[in-house]
Amino acid sequence: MNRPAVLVFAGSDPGGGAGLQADLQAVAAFGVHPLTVVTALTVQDNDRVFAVQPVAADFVRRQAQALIDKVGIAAVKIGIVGNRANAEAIADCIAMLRQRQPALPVVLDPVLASGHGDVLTADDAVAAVMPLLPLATIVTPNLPEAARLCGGEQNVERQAQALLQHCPNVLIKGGHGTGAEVLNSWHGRHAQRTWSWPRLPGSFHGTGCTLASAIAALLARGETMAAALDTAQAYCHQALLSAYAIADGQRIPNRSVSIEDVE
Ligand code: PXL
Repeated sequence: MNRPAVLVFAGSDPGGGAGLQADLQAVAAFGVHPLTVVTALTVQDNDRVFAVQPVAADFVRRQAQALIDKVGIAAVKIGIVGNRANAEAIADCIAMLRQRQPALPVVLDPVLASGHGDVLTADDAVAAVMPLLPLATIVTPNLPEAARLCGGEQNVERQAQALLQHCPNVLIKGGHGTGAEVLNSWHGRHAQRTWSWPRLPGSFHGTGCTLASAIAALLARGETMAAALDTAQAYCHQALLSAYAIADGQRIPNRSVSIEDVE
């Protein structure tokens, strides 16, 4: 029996806090193998992004194709895409995979900027994400991303209804809110649920990547969406509770926390 694999499309964060480096730690924590297609290189520390260099679309396509040809893929996770051309290459890869696996889960983290608002896409970030929305099984925007994807709409319920026109599940994450609790709301075509987590002091680098990758790993293991969302959030919360510093500023979620405590 082969180990299930998640095909991750993500940008490299040399600081090891977010992006590809976060994704591979979170996917591996669940005993799932991360296949990591690099969409962009970045220059950054644990706080700020200084530059983004998208990988050529043809090379994104070739990285994925070699794996698609050989390895069974149980789920796809998409982080930053780099530019619109890369989004289109990724969309083609998913269309190809869905020909053999129509129900292949695809988790889209529609990253439009870094935690500090720094640019992470070479061209228009919303335009780059749009071709992928209709292919996603679930999209996981934070509050500012949900607003931007919905033309400035500020109401969470209306944001969810707008995004549900494109894909069957939406998880709107409240980490950028201000209350004592972080409210994450799942809007599915057939289900709806809200989770409330105590807001932790300080700020973190790579929280969204950690959560979306955990969801992808759990879906790859065959969990239902409800169970995957439940366990992935519990894991992410544990990772934040034991986050560590590598320098001043944003701390790094500890993605090596035991999943036995959250499952
Ligand atoms: O956390 C979103 C994110 C995703 N991917 C890369 C990043 C970041 C945030 O900084 O650098 C490569």
